[in-house]
Amino acid sequence: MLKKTVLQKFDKELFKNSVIYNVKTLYRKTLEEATQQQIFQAVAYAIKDVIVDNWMNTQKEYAKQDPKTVYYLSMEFLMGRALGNNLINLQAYNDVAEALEDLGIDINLVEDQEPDPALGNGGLGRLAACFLDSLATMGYSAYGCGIRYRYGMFKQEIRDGYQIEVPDNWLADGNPFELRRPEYAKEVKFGGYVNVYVDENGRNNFKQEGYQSVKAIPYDMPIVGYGNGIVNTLRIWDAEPVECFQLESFDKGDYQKAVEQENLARNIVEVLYPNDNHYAGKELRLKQQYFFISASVQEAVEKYMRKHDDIRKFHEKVTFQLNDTHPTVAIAELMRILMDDYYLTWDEAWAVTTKTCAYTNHTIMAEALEKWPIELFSRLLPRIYQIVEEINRRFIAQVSQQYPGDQNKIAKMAIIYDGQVKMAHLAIVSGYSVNGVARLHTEILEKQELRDFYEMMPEKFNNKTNGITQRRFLLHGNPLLAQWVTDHVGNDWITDLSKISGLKIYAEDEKAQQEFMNIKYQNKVRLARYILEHNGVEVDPRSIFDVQVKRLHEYKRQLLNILHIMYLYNELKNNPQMEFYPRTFIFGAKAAAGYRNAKLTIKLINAVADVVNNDPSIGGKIKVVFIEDYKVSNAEWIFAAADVSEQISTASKEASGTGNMKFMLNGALTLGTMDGANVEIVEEVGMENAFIFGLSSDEVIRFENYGGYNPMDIFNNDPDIRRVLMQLINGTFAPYDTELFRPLYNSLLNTQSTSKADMYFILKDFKPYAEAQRRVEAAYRDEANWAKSAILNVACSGKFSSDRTIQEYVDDIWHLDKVVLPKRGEKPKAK
Ligand code: B1N
Repeated sequence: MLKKTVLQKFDKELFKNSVIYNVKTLYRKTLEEATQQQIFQAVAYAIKDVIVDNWMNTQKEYAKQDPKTVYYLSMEFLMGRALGNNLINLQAYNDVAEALEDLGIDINLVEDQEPDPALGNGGLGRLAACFLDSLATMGYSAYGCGIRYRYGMFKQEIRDGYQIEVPDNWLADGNPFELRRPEYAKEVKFGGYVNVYVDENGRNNFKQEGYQSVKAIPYDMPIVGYGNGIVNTLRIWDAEPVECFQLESFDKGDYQKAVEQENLARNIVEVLYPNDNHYAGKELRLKQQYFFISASVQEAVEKYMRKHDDIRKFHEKVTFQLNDTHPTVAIAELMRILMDDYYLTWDEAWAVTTKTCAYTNHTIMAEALEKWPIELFSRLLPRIYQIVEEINRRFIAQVSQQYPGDQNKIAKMAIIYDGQVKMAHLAIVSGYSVNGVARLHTEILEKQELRDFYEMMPEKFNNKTNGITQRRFLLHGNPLLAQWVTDHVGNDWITDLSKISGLKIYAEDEKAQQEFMNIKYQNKVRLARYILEHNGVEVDPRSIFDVQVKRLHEYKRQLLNILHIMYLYNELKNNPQMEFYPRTFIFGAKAAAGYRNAKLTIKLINAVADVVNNDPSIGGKIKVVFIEDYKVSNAEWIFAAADVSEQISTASKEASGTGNMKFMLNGALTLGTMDGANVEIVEEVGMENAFIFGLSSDEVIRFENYGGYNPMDIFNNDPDIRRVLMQLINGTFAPYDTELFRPLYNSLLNTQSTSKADMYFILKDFKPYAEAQRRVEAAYRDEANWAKSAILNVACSGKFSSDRTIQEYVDDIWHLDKVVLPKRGEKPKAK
């Protein structure tokens, strides 16, 4: 077996032997006989062997140094493939690539065998993954806690222009990097009722009885820090039935209950809800939440108590970060354990809990707010509900004291109101920190959405602008640019992205500009090959690559983008001689399975692509490509190849965005609204190196508060827009069914529907967007100036590293201790 650690020199022969050995013992095959998948597994196990040594060493060192630990509690971790990333962080990527080449194996093909673990929807889940990478790299003790969904985000196939959802059986071939840890299994209880017994000490004992339970089994995935030997843990929980399915049950009449328990375990981790920025209110979702939270909190407390004796000091060694409201039951679960298992008084338990839990808000979209009906919440979690009721009772008393006679305050702020449990209110009231994810977003929380809470407890509120890991999104995803950056500024940027600002002095250097544009071109060629293979569409790498990749949502306004393409197409057809720089419009997006307008927008994009790509009269000047199954692995290639980054959400709606940062890091110029982190991107790189358009968030909010605007005025007065809108319903793009796109037309203009017309101000922003697009084209014609702007985007992206974000969380919220591993091979000093 391979015995070596990251800090020792890579032993090529040892590695090669290890791969050959693994293929033999796993599959009884030689390398020549093995399939690509089997080779991937063999390589992964060889690497895991190295990682496990570092993992054990790290955990041993943590046990010794006893640093404070953050538990990042999240329903989603969008990790993407592990092999390439682990090799990068072990600083072994090139060595392994070479060793594999010796064996006649292409590392790219091996990496391509790994399924993307897609245990997340979009930005929220990917942010969690970037945070874990930064935490390990910066030497902080951290656990990610989540769910081991049997089926992650669905695979998207496009058939006849429509999205088809195909189940993602990501575990079919096994996951070589994970470890099952049955010794840490936990029991999680649902339903039944609560009885109170007075014990011999005169204490009230609350006991949940008549419940059903599930066994939670943790699987650990290693999170490898970059070049520092540290390996943290992502702990995801699987569900198994508790062992009680005995013959006895038949006699006791418990047969039904036993079957139900078995079904509960089977269902609970079956599938990730594929909704982004939307709450569906399903009972099973609440079960998922409590399932992984109860198991995680139990384990955190037990682990703490293995080394410490005073549970009242729990918060000195542990902090829980709640990734949105989805894990908010952690608050009541911690209270329950402290009171019912450790006999703390309410006040003692509250003192610990309110110093342990912190909450991140990720959206102001009203439809994403989690509110559970009391009936459902109390039936499923009877003891937890009692505790939430008591938190609410005490909070209302506090509000009444601070705002005497103000019933309205209570109506707006109560945790339980109108038959519902409001999870955001619970998180704000019970946590010690509330943060938004970009400066503008935090301001909107303070001034609008959470104004009452901000007024009452301003000290809790703070901003933590999101970030991304440069290790995956530049070093791994764009090796050519990564090498070029290193050649110019050294390699410190890998762990300190602020160093990338050293590139600024090359922005006007002609040679640097040419090198940069050449690298971009090669990345465009790589993507063009992928598109030809996967979409059968030929695109010209010399055209402008204009890219919008993100979840499909009305507020993100993919519809604005495609309507503008329809308009450009009309212009070109009217005037074939007009000046027009060839453009490739690239989309990638999954739509929630039940989101009609989102799915119809995908169909529209594909319908427009069909017409435009096959119309010889425009001479191939516009190409439209919808990349099937947008996911972390193909995202890395897409960012690397982009010229223009479309960040065109309705101002105020995109809390931060993180794709915007990945484009910037790869030298694409932002075409966007003043929304989310775009504001800070422009602040870093300068207005002159981006294309900003459209309503401001203040203007949008003002319209919303005063009843919207009338899109009919625009429709009536603007013939270009009118023509595009009429093409939605006159069969231009759906000759076989002229009514097909009527719902999209209606969403913009109508009249009949229950919601407001053009809620997302697409028509209002249309002409400013078209104008900004003209600026893009003019800018691209000046190649030297474009290169300068692109280089400046890379050079000014330093702020957007998740390393910076994590350091801010550590300094302002978590107060973790930094861990440095002693050098390997050094004898521990005698005490
Ligand atoms: O979180 C990202 C931000 O960069 C994005 O702007 C934001 O849209 C995204 C319910 C969500 N907010 N809310 C969600 C996801 C799943 C779900 O079930 C809400 N995702 C975001 C990271 O801060």
